[in-house]
Amino acid sequence: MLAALLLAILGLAVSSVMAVKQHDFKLCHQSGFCSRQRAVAELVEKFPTLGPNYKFIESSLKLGKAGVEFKIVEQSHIGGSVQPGGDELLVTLDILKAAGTVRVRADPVVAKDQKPRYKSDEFVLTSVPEKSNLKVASANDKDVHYEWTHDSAKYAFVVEKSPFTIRFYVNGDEAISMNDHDLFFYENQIVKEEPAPAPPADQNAAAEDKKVDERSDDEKEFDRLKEAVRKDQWAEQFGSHHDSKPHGPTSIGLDISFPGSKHVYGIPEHATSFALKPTRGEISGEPYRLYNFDVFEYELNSPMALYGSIPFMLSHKKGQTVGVFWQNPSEMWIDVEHKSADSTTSHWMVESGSFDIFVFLGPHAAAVLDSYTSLTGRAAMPQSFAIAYHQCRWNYLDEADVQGVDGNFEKHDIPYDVLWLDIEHTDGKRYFTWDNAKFPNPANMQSDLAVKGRKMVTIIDPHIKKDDNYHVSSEAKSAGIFVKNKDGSDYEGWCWPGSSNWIDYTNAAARSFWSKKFLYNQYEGSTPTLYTWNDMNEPSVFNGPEITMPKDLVHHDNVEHRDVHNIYGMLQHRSTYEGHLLRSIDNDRPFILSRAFFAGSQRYGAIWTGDNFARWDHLEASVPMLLSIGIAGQSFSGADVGGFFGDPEPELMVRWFQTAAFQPFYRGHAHIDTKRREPWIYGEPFTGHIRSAIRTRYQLLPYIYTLFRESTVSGTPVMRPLWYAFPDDEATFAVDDEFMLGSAFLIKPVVQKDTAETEVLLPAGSNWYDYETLVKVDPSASGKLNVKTPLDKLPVFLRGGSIVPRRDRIRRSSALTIKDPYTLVIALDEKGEALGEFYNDDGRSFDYKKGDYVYAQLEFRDNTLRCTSPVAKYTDVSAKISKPKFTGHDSRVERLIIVGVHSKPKRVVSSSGANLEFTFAREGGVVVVKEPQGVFGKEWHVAFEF
Ligand code: NBV
Repeated sequence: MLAALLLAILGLAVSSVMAVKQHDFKLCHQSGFCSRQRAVAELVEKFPTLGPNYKFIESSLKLGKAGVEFKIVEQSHIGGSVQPGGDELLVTLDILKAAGTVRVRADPVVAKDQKPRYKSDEFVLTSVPEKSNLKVASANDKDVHYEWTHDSAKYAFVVEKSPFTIRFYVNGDEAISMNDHDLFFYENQIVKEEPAPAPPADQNAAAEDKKVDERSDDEKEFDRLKEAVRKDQWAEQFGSHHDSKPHGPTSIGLDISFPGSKHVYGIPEHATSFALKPTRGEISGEPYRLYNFDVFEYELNSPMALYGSIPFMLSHKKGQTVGVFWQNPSEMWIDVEHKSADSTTSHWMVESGSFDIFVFLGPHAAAVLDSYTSLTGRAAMPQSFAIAYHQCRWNYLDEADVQGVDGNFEKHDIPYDVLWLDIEHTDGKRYFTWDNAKFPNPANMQSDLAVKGRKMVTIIDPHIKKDDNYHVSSEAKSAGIFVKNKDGSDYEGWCWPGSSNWIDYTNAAARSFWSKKFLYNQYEGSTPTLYTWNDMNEPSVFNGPEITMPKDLVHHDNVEHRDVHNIYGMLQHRSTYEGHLLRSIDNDRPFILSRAFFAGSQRYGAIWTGDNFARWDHLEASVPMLLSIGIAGQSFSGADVGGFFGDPEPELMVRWFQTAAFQPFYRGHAHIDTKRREPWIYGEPFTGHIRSAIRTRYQLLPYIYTLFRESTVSGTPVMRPLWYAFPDDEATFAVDDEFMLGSAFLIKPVVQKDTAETEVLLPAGSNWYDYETLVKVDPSASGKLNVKTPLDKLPVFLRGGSIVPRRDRIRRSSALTIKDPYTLVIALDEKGEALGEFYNDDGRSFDYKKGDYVYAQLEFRDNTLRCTSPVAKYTDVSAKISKPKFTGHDSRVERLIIVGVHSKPKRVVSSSGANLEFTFAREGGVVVVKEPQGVFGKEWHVAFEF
């Protein structure tokens, strides 16, 4: 009875959560700092000389070896009177060792008693960025000029003193400018002014009349804007939520322009196009917002904030890619505008924290990502199971259900690697526990999966049920590691378990507490094949402002929540990752999926795009969303296959499985209220099509694993936009209905029902083969090709010039294939050449860092395939073990498939001079060679004689 009552109350609470809609989230005009910074933009536009107007303080200039420092001061004080001694800013520009990278900082020269600006370096950067000394510097009364070179690129920056502007150049071409539009506005700590006492009523009216009479229209407009620049400086209200803002206004605004570039990308996470649409100018709308939120039933084509935030923007034009990263985890809004036809300006508005911007001058995307991830960290190398197929549902009900699902994969001959359990598996949403009635033998359940090489994942959220009898709650409470109210008491909010507290992961003691909870003797029923899913870590608080924490809560060291909001989730992800390291007895690599993320989350594992819908437009949106996330350094990401909410029709399900087979993280998932939708539910022909999509994924796992390894050393995304491979082809710059997996595959997802035919853009400069038929295709002069798309056909093309390692024998899980040999697919370019790579290790441990791996470079040239094993590729490894220690794996190549061969070879000869058996199919010019006598890790070749 009591339980039923509780359920009813909880149901009510949940259904009120279910009603979350756009009005639960602020628009720019409802956010104090966003409206103030936008008002500055308006003011500067209308009254160009009356804006903040920063003055360069000549006497402060110091030309250093690796950069420059100087002071500036705002002359107009449009935001109010600055505290005594606190009106100057110290600006530093440091040239870093990371290629083409400059760090630009501006810090208040503060009086002793002022609150220091929050800096997130310890959580976001992997080490103190090293400076470089390779520059030539000069200064005159107009500007300061620095020049340096790296890998044949020539970089420069110029600080113009008046008006204060910073310009960055690559090979003589202006690539980025800061404050070119005078939008720099730094809310330095101001004196709180008490409102003037109101004059007596009759005088008041007379004074008002007088004022109206005397002011010109311009003056009125200026006064209006000045008032807007001072709006909500000391407190603000949103619905029933009050933000006390004890430190007053602390925001920073800056315009960053990309001259000559029409396209900017990145700043995930938004459900919108990959090339970011303008939000100001001709099109006027909301700025892109970065503030981690749990947005229920999120909308598409929207700049609204979602679960993760990466304040990293790229701009690409012919011959040049550059980027900017604002290292700051507080709330941001970013306007994008084409101020002229061929250039883009972005206006960044940041609520608090530091002015700390890294500028990446490329000049290529690979260089930008390499430098960016050398600072924020390289992606974690996933275990091999983590890139295979995952089966999830909210919820698999009990052990029998788990067994049934597992058995059905076997029965229907569909490979899968991981089975997931959502919140219902716990004892009343107490994480690290099990519902003993439904899961009485969790360890046995895991080992039953493990014998088939399969793993399990359980969900562990950051809200801790307030319950003195729950060990996590009582221990965390007495350790004092929950996020606090302003008065020092533990903050309490509402989430899945009811009344809850939140672990303060910014506190090292809390992180260590959390990590220890993963020890096998603490997390009862966990075994080495159990991995973790961190959900709701934006953090989601059902009764909080905008479904999250109040900004004036207090974290460790007296830091306000406002300053650290966007790293909260990443720090949970990190603590969980560290917990998995701690529990590991055999050097196991963690696998953790997180919903919230920030710059640096790539170090801890995978993320996904949260609660999408079982709708065609959500399948379509997954492509630009994942491209944006990948280009921002987070290479391991995916969208729920099938769509979380709603019931996908069978055709949609097939198309989703086909598309996601080529995306980095591949997991089917569904809401608790949806119908069962495991692959066999649909029947033929649908189940068959889903089976073959998953099998295609399994076949390509060696190629995908190699791509992931590359990403861990260079930041190169696994899933890439077309322009990454074709940087000079303008036709590709805005494409986001196609994508590439590595550099070898181009995929055009089918995202509409009953699509009998689709048009594919195949960039010029490469020849292309239909991946299914291996027949060379012949696009029009503009690169367009019409492709028939019956339900079993996803348009996938293999780029001429690539070599792809595959494993063609499909088994029940990826672990069961380690003894299987490989197939190489070699797609020749117009010159009859091709390149590729192969990487493998034990698929599980960190031993690859000691050199225990196999790496091969593959090259087809002069009618010969050569396999070599250079050591230099993996710079994170000091020595390569000549013979891999990992046992049980086979590295033998059992078959070569060479595509695009002009005529039948007379002979095919191995390294040892043996004649090899082969077949030749005239259509497509496909030669298949059996047993080429090659093993990865050894040097060998195969020669084709014509
Ligand atoms: O834990 C339940 C769900 C989960 O299945 C989903 O993947 C998360 O994004 N979770 C959100 C909370 C409830 C969503 C309505």
